[in-house]
Amino acid sequence: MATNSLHGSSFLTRPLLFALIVVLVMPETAASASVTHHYTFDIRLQNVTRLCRTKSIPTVNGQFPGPKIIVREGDRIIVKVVNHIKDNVTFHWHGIRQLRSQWADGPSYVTQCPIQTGRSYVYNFTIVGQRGTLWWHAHASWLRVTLYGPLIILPKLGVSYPFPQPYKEVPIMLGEWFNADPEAVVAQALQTGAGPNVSDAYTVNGLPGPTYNCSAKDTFKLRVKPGRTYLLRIINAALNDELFFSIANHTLTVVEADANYVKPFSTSTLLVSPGQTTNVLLSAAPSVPAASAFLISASPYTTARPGTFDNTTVSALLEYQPYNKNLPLVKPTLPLFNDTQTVSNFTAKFRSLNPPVVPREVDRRFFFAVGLGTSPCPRNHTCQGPNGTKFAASINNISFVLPTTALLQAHYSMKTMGVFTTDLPYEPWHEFNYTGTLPNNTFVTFGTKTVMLPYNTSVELVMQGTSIQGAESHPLHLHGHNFYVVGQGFGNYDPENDPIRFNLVDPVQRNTVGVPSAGWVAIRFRADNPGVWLMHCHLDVHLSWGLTMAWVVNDGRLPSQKLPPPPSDLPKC
Ligand SMILES: *[C@@H]1O[C@H](CO)[C@@H](O)[C@H](O)[C@H]1NC(C)=O
Ligand SMILES: *[C@@H]1O[C@H](CO)[C@@H](O)[C@H](O)[C@H]1NC(C)=O
Ligand SMILES: *[C@@H]1O[C@H](CO)[C@@H](O)[C@H](O)[C@H]1NC(C)=O
Ligand SMILES: *[C@@H]1O[C@H](CO)[C@@H](O)[C@H](O)[C@H]1NC(C)=O
Ligand SMILES: *[C@@H]1O[C@H](CO)[C@@H](O)[C@H](O)[C@H]1NC(C)=O
Ligand SMILES: *[C@@H]1O[C@H](CO)[C@@H](O)[C@H](O)[C@H]1NC(C)=O
Ligand SMILES: *[C@@H]1O[C@H](CO)[C@@H](O)[C@H](O)[C@H]1NC(C)=O
Ligand SMILES: *[C@@H]1O[C@H](CO)[C@@H](O)[C@H](O)[C@H]1NC(C)=O
Ligand SMILES: *[C@@H]1O[C@H](CO)[C@@H](O)[C@H](O)[C@H]1NC(C)=O
Ligand SMILES: *[C@@H]1O[C@H](CO)[C@@H](O)[C@H](O)[C@H]1NC(C)=O
Ligand SMILES: *[C@@H]1O[C@H](CO)[C@@H](O)[C@H](O)[C@H]1NC(C)=O
Ligand SMILES: *[C@@H]1O[C@H](CO)[C@@H](O)[C@H](O)[C@H]1NC(C)=O
Ligand SMILES: [Cu+2]
Repeated sequence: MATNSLHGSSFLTRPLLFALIVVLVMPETAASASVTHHYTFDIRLQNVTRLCRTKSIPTVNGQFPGPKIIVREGDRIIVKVVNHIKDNVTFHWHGIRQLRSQWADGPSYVTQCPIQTGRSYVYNFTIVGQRGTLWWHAHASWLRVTLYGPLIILPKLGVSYPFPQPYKEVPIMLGEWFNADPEAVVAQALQTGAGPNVSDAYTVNGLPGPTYNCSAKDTFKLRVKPGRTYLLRIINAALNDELFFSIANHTLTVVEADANYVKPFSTSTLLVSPGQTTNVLLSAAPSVPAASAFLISASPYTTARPGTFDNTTVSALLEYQPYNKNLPLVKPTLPLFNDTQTVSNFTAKFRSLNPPVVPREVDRRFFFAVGLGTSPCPRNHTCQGPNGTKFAASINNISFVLPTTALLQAHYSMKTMGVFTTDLPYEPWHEFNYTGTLPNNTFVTFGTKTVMLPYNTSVELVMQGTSIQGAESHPLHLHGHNFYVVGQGFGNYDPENDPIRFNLVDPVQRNTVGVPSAGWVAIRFRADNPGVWLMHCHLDVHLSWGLTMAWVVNDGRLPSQKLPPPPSDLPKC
């Protein structure tokens, strides 16, 4: 049997009981008072066995997946990270806006220098105006493959969900497992220029489950009672793969995306991209069905060539109580790995629940061509990328180079010379058929280039996928802000006809959106958070190849609109 703390899925029982007691015994004002939650994250190696192999992996406090953080809107989180491993590490609180706590955002060499071996750093931030499912993960090299966990923000006390209160809430974290050392995998890929070795399994709450050899004992089980409704908080923490998700014989009602409520819709299959979170309601059948269990399965979505991705399927079990092992097991039908039509139909269904405040006027427009490319093989090297080159990736043909000091520090101390420039092109230098015939030259240009924005700029950004070295979908994640997804389509963006169809009424608000394979997506956001904010593909292989950039948002006039000074324990490079 699986040993997992999520077993029985009653993790909310204690906080809810506590909340009840507080409401009963405290006066009104105290009930709404915010709470400070203290955590210590000791980063240390731990032997973990999966697929019948034991290996030593970086963990938080020896746990894999890492500890759950459960707080309420308005609360403060203080996490002291102590690094006991040989790798440099940082942590990112994915989707948290970090208003007035910019120094806690985490990406290494962007927000902060990494926490080196034997050192520590305190992440200290308040949850302002956000509630829902988010997550935390390491943000240095590929360490997030084992260093991740849920970050669940409950509504303020006394505030209910905009849907019926579920009987129980269960985080479902999808992940990726490598038998090899992922740090060796990325190092080898960057050295040879080839695509990296793929993972050996996907996981549900850290467990690969019965579809893999020697793994049935490591299966996550969701036990439900007939007639009850469960809130599944689905998080894609996989390193390099967008995932389809389905539960046999059960339709799911989507109610939230990236910690933003959406108009409920039902579906039998979800697509969740790395970095994205999706809350769904699962209604258990009114009486115990004639099955021992229903598989909860996930499999990859990609337009990459077969053989270049992990094409396995992971499963967990949905079991009704009372359990009858003599009945058959029911499996879901998942889409084919390259079923772009299902993805596009699914993503088109998301709408904000409440009328949002979409920027109507746009101060600055950007058109970013995002995709793969190549770089020449260094002299006296043998490269194994396309045609003897090395794989690279870029935004407007600029492949991002991480600096050796942190961008935010350079910006704050006004010592940006030699660290970064603010001349990332607003559009590609040369127009070409982005989704058509390849240009002759697929070489990228390297640089640490950013875009500077005055405080409160209203931004419209069209991200156009390219077909260079093969069209792929890219889940782009913006730090420090949510954005509205106002339009998307296939082929080349048409600046004349596409904006007419933009949804400015009820577009979904997210922090991560897929740029469709051989297509485009348009987003709008207001740059109301001064600081330096990374925007990157959340497939770590593309991030390592340079598919990233940073927005430098300048201070506003009021004291509350200025970047605060760095904390005294901010790591040094
Ligand atoms: C992991 O297992 C190896 C081999 O048994 C052992 O030498 C090592 O000390 C263990 N590491 C940890 C962190 O427990
Ligand atoms: C966290 O930040 C708050 C607000 O800046 C500050 O008052 C508090 O002392 C900080 N706590 C720690 C442990 O750094
Ligand atoms: C990647 O796969 C190749 C082929 O199976 C193998 O030779 C190599 O050792 C692997 N690299 C790593 C870092 O595991
Ligand atoms: C599952 O769904 C199929 C098709 O709707 C139905 O025939 C079957 O009876 C269901 N099985 C169970 C155990 O609910
Ligand atoms: C995965 O791809 C390999 C190579 O294309 C193929 O041999 C294998 O059958 C595929 N596995 C699954 C589960 O689709
Ligand atoms: C998807 O992959 C299958 C199997 O490799 C192939 O036959 C099919 O043409 C592909 N579909 C698309 C739309 O590329
Ligand atoms: C996608 O939606 C279109 C239009 O509603 C429909 O014709 C098509 O069958 C759908 N495709 C899939 C795979 O769901
Ligand atoms: C490449 O190798 C040759 C022969 O070993 C050597 O003479 C030359 O200096 C090397 N060039 C570089 C750029 O390292
Ligand atoms: C591969 O590189 C060679 C030499 O640089 C060049 O002549 C050829 O056109 C390239 N082929 C492709 C498919 O890019
Ligand atoms: C771009 O290339 C595609 C595929 O070759 C083609 O169908 C399309 O017409 C081209 N678009 C333009 C504007 O040339
Ligand atoms: C590629 O190069 C050939 C020969 O120089 C030229 O005729 C052709 O127009 C080029 N194609 C593109 C897409 O730039
Ligand atoms: C760790 O970070 C420091 C400071 O940036 C850097 O000098 C060092 O090379 C890094 N170590 C590794 C193993 O990347
Ligand atoms: Cu990508």
